[in-house]
Amino acid sequence: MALLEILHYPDPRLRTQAAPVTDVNDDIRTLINDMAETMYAAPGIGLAATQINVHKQLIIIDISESRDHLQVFINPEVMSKESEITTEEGCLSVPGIYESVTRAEIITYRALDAQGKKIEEKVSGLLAVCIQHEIDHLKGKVFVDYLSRLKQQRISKKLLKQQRQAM
Ligand code: K1U
Ligand code: ZN
Repeated sequence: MALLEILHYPDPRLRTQAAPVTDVNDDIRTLINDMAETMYAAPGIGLAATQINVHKQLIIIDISESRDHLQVFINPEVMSKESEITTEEGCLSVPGIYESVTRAEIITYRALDAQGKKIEEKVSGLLAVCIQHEIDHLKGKVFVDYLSRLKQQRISKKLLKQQRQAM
């Protein structure tokens, strides 16, 4: 297992479009284990491969209180959306920033699991929000993109200052 570096906004590599995973093999399962260690250590409830500069369509999520229910989504796609919900979102690539975002409350998604088996499921609430947030990462989108231009500029300035101070 390995702890991986998480890219921070406004890093341009967060804008990369992820490519589909063509073979769910042991290399992908090693990447899943490393991403899980990184997500739990952060701590976070989700992580997209884009955030660790790997541009493959792979996301992991664990919204359980016990932090022992890892869910893996390979080549995830949202098939349908119902209703809307506004929740406070955070992002491991935008540390310390929490803002309200409106998304679909209920989604039906398709994906492959860590064994390459097809999953199709209807989910709601936090899991649905988290899946949409992570799929956005695979498309090069960050939750900050839903905010006003002024807020985006403020967040970008604040994080760039933090990054300069950490050097
Ligand atoms: O994609 C990411 O950066 C992970 C992100 C997922 C997410 C959170 C909230 C709404 C949508 C998507 C996070 O995990 S931010 C950290 C966080 O929310 C959290 C951390 C520890 C305990 C509980 C929540
Ligand atoms: Zn995020």
